[in-house]
Formats: sequence, structure tokens, C-alpha cells
Amino acid sequence: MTDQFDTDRLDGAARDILRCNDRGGYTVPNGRVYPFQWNWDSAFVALGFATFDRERAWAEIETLFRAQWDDGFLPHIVFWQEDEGYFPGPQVWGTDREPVTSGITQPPVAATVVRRLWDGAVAAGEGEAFRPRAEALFDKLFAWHRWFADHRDPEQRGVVVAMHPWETGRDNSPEWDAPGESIDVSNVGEYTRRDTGHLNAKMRPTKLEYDRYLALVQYGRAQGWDHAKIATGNPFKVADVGMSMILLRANRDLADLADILGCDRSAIDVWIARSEAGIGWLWDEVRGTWCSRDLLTGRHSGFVTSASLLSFYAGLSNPRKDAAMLAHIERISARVQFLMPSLDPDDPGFQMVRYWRGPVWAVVNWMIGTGLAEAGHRRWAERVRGDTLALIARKGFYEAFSPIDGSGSGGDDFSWTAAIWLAWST
Ligand code: 9YW
Repeated sequence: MTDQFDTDRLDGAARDILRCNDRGGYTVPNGRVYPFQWNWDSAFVALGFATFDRERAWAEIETLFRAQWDDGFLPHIVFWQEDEGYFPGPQVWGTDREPVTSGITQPPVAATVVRRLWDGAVAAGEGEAFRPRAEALFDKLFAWHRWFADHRDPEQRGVVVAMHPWETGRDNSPEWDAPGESIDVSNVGEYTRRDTGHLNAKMRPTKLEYDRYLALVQYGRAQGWDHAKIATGNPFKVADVGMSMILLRANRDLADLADILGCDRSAIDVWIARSEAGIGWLWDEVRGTWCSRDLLTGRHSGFVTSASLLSFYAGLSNPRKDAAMLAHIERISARVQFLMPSLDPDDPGFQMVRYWRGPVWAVVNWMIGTGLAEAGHRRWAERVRGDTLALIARKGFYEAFSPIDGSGSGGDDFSWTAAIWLAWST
């Protein structure tokens, strides 16, 4: 599949992007638009580094966990250094920590990545050298996953309840539109966005969405970022299908790591069993899809998004539901040139360049493709991988891409796009 591309040149370009965005132990997603360390970006970035610099790959995750709070919480942004280029910065979050961080988390892909880093080390005959580092990371990953069980699943349903759209990593997905209506934005006040100074506003969330994002930051800050209080009173509580699938997968990988390292896996098995028993709550029988669900109203979003297709990655297997999801892929593939759009192109709200309302994201494709391959759906797995590589080879290492014409959307020279190129081309 990769033979049709100038793989050597693109591999070199991808490595250059990672090196250029390296700030010494951590990598910024993009130097201009996102000048700090982002949680799930770093996990994917480690997959890219692992193809040419194993030491640096482990360091990426270790640096991220240096910002972990005592209760296991792992923030979505770590503000290692000052930079005026991004809003909202550390003063707005006001978490009052060292290092300064945001007060919400992000999709927990790190355990899955550490599992892969470990396998890579063993394959290279370096397992024993990396064992102490794997053990140290295991404890931190375990504490983070326990934090999810304690603070992001208030009804113990076996799902992940996002307290902020940014927490899901899919900022402006239409899945948050209806739940967002109950957020009071009347006291948000004046603020200046930075994202629309760097990028075309057509590719970014709207003013109303930003007002909601800020209202939730102000709410969390008013609770002193006490996650127990937030889990009780937050005006936005949505069981996110993406994070729920990703955490289930991550717990399976963490349980494997426990076996490998000789650690106790019993608590992890409890979380996995709870997810397997409860995640069916996110199946929308009317639309015939996995989707997010508002904990406050009980309403399914009803949207088919790229996150809906992570059930294979989560290791779920149900013939009827799997067939329905494969039928969605088949239908969508006839409507776009490149898989996997972040929103169903048959949805009236589909917008080919607006962030999480249409564009293809390489990292989500990596998870979808990985899951499809593991579930034995090789044809679709290869299609998703091939489309991802084709988009990058034709257009560059953009933040995201139009599924219709392949044009780049958002920032260029993007770290996680470069990382996925390396993970999938080499
Ligand atoms: C923002 C860094 C982050 C990603 C998110 C993506 C975007 C930040 O960029 O959010 O301010 O819009 O939605 O998933 O981690 O790449």
C-alpha cells in the first residue's frame, strides 16, 4: 500500500516534524497553535518516536506523568512554559499547581501506547532495561484509571462521563450540542480567542461553543477543581462513546501489563467487567449505532461519528451490532473519498472542514484501523490505513483533512499526524 508513496522522503519529513516540535522531553502538537503538552497527543506522539528513538518515546509519556496530581488525575494540558499563543492559558484555568495544568483530562490512550512501547522494547531485546520504567509507569497509569472509575463514572455504569467537551478530545462534535444547551453562558464575560488568529474560523468551533467551553472552565475553577464536587454538580455530564471505548481498551492493555510485570490485576478486571456489562447503555437502538448519551437527560446523541466505530478497538464483539457498524462504514464509504469522516456525511450538520463535524483525524483512524484489523475486518482496516497515508502523502501533515476532497484542515506540521504516518508506514 505504501509503495505508491515516496516513503523515505515522507518518513524523514515526519521525523523532522517530531524533532522540530520537541521542547525537550515533551512535544507540542503544533508550535504556533498549541504550544504546550497535550495529553493524548503525547501518547500518539510516543508511537511515532518509537519507530526511530525508543528512549525518546518513553520520555514523552514519562514527562506527561510528571504532571499527574496526587489523586491520579492526569491533565489534558501541561503548561510547561509561558506562551501567549493559546487561549485559555494557565491563568484562566487557575488550578494553582506546579507544573501549571488544566483541570480536565483527555482520552486515556496512554496505557495502550505503553503496552506497545513495552512490546517494542522486548522485541529489540531491551525488555529488562526498560522494566523499571514500565513498572513505574504502570503504577501511574493504574492511578489514572482508578481516578476515572472514581470521578468520571458517577453512576458506576461502566462508561466515561465527560465533564467538558475538551475532555473528549472531539471539541465541537455535534454530540455536545443538545447537552450544551443547559450550560449558562450569560456570565462568561469578554475574552479574546487565539485559535481564530492562527487559523481560518471556518475550521474552528463557533463563539457559542467557546462560551460554553469557558463557562465550564469557570465552573470547575469555582469548585477549586475538586473532581468529586464537579462530578456532582457539573452542568455538562455526557457519557462519551469515544472515551468509554478507549478506556475499556486501555484497561485491557493495562491488565496485560499487570500480567507481564507481575502486578495485581484484580481491580482492573473489575473495571473491565463493569464496562463490558454497562457499555450497552451507549447503544442507540433507534439509530442502530454506538453514540454518546447525556447522563442528565438520558438522551442518546443519535449521531454516527468516527468515535462510534471504536467498538472494535474496545474489543467488543456482538454480531448484530458489529454488522450494523460495518454497514455504516459501507454506506459512508460511498459518500466520501477518504475514510473516516468525524461525522456521518449523511447528517445535515456535516461540514467537511469544521474540526470534529466532518474532517478525518489520523489518530482516530489509527484506533479504528487497529480495532478493525484485530476483529478480522481486514479489508476495511486496510482501507482506513491506506486512506490515512494517502491523505498525508498528497496534502501534508495537517491537523485533519476533508473526507470529500482531502484538503488539509487546521494547523500544518502536526505532531500526531506525523506520528501516525510513522507508526503506519514503517
Ligand atoms: C483546542 C491538540 C488538541 C487535541 C484535541 C483537539 C484540539 C484544543 O487540539 O483541542 O484548543 O481546540 O480537539 O483533540 O488534543 O492537538
